[in-house]
Amino acid sequence: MSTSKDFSKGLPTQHNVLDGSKLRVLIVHARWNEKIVGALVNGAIEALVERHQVPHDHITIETVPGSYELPFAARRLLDVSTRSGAPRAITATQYGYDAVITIGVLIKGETQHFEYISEAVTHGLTRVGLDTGVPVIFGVLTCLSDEQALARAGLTEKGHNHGLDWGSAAVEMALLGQANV
Ligand code: DLZ
Repeated sequence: MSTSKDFSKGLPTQHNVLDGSKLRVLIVHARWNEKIVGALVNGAIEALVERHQVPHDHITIETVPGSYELPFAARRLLDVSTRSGAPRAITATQYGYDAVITIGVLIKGETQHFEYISEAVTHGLTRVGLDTGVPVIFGVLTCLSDEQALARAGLTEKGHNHGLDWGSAAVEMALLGQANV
């Protein structure tokens, strides 16, 4: 008999109870691989609104050409959110958003482009989060084939939309350390 605990794949559903009704969330997504990215963005919005009660008008969506642009855009859009007088976030930072969800789909081709972009984006997004104090969710799929990407966007029969997990992760991280949680 096995004594090991049965951990399921993906983000456990207990995070559904987190209340995001006061949060402001920025979603920045790449336009490359539009169909897959679109499904992931919709998954993230669904989790924010339906699981966590984030109001629709507290969600801002911006796009960039490709995944490589995500770190720069996340940082720039955070910076202008303070200067443009955007409604204040509830978290104690100078920025107008409590969390940023960055979404892109990188699919390996025949050159090394994939490796360079994946590494740059990963480091860049980590840096934006640590430098600003605003949680940046890593919603970038790095896949070896179209099929892998489709499955992770919930576009195959047995697939799971990771955008749902990213929406919940954004709420959990935004509320981290908040006294009222
Ligand atoms: C150039 C490129 C390639 C080859 N592949 C992808 C991809 O699979 N997914 C993606 O989001 N972006 C890709 N790009 C575009 C780069 O991310 C970037 O937009 C350009 O190199 C311009 O900086």
